[in-house]
Amino acid sequence: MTMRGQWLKQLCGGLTVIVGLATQSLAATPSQTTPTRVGPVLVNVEARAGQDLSGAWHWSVDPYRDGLAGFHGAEAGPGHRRHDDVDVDAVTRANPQALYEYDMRRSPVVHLPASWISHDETMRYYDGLVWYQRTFTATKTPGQRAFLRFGAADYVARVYLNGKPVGIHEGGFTPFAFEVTSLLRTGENQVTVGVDSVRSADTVPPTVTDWETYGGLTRPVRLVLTPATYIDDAWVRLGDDGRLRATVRLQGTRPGDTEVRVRIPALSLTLKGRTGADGSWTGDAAEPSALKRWSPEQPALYEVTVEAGEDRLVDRIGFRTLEVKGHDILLNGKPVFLRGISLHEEELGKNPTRAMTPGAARALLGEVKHGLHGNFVRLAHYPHSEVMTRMADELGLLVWSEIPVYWRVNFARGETLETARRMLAENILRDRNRASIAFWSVANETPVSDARNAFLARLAADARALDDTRLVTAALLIDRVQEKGQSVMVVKDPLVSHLDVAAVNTYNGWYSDDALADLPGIGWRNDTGKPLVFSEFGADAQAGFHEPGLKRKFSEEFQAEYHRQTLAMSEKVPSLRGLSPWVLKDFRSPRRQHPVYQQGWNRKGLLSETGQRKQAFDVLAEHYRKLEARQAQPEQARAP
Ligand code: GCB
Repeated sequence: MTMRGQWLKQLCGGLTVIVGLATQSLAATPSQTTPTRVGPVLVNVEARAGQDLSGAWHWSVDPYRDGLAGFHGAEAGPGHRRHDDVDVDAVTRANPQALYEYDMRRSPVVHLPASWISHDETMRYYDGLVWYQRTFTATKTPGQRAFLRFGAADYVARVYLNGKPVGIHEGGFTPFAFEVTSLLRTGENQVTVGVDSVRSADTVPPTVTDWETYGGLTRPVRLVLTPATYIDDAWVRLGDDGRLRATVRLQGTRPGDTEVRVRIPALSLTLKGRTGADGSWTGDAAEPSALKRWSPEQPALYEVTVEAGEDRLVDRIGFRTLEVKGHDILLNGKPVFLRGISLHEEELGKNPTRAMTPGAARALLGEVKHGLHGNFVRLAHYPHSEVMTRMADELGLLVWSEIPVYWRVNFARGETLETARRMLAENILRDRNRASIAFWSVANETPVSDARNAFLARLAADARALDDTRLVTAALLIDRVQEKGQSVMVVKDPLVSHLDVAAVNTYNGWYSDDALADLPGIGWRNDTGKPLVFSEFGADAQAGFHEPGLKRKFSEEFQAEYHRQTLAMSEKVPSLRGLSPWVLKDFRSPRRQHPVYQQGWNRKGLLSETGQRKQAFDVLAEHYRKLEARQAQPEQARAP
């Protein structure tokens, strides 16, 4: 039996197991018609009572998974179980015969959240299991519920409270929570998490990607306290029909027949009603005439209060509409051209650890908004921290949000589909209140096959069922054909029929040997009838490497010229409605090992890893400045 199989056998009685495997309780319910259900959502988690468990945690590396299984595969014994509620030092003093081969309480300490790649030098390329443990003080109050909520743990997390297993979660970039009401004690509590970064051909993403793994507890851990009946989910939005609508879902002791109130004081608006037997309620009202719609130019956010029974949440939410008409993307009824750029979740600096603070998010997104004159970011290739999407709301940037269905996922495997569906649901449920989010992307550069088409069509349908106020897309591969002696790029992917926007990654001149001067002469054909977006194009350059005469690949001059010519090509594509070049900042990628130019970094950033602007940054900024000026003109006066 595999180790994972043992774990399930050991823990399934009443335990929450959120993995793409056969055994689940609160988690994925395979279904042909409704999206996957996820465990407690605890929407707007920062606004809830409880405790932030960020800070000092003990850590211990466990490459052979000794804390899970013995050397013949049996359940780990007491001298090995890192999660036991035991003071190893005290036990071995009291009983000198006792043998322990770990001691979490005397293991070194790190500050979390952060990926382990920055814990110490030996962890730089570590891929495997690491244990984390800390204590915290709590007070148990009758009638109150307690949850442990994780912003993200990459890739599988096994969670224990006071020595008892509480749940397993698979997926490195989405939030999850486990109820721990019965295990929490008044006084000191011990939480232990085993995080395993190892991926396989069946995981999402699989083993080979073009980015760093960043294993570990990369987002905050919180103890969340709620009343016995609590607001699990609350979604407040402006529908395409122009009505302001709220959906609230209660969970707990008495979710049905409870009064719900949603108030927006600045608009003097209150929506009110009672939940049905299932704990849900939806109410709506005409759009208030005083409402200022959210847009990149005017990112208006309103304080919204949701109250039900003893629970109350306050959020800041923007309202806008988004639709597609022919080749146009309409924001609040007006055509918008996406002046964007892609980025990874990696803070500026020589040794990023994926700890995305508001300051780190503002530094990155500020470069897009103010440096590049952008109005759009593609948060590739997995859901980024909620800190990023909230910052995009504040700054006024439209967002493309994606799940890591990347390159060669095992499309034929049902459990892999369930994993991807759950990730999509966790991502959408976390962020449906962010006005900035314009697109749910279900995949990146996946090769066409029947199994893949069915897999992604299912995800696209889920995204629509969970959220009808956004557009569904995917970054696709593009075909190249020869017609009358000319190269023509053609959008042929059959998945487009399931998407609102056809988005393609195109690298002519970098991954092809086209001369840069020939790029504007390449033809484009988009017969899909839908708007086209260049979701990626880019070229590597090492900041500070100049060869003006030669313009060799990896020089700043080559990269700048590549962008100039690709932008010239883009101006000749009539159905193009957006650009998201690859990529804002150099990012870590273990695949990229040219000793002079790359050293483990993908260098397609317009900024170096420390934020130094390369020549191509100014090329794109100037292009976007012109597009912005063009967009600001009355429609008739716009040059093509
Ligand atoms: C792509 C991928 C992206 C890579 C990029 C590259 O098409 O979507 O993840 O990093 O190309 O640099 O090759």
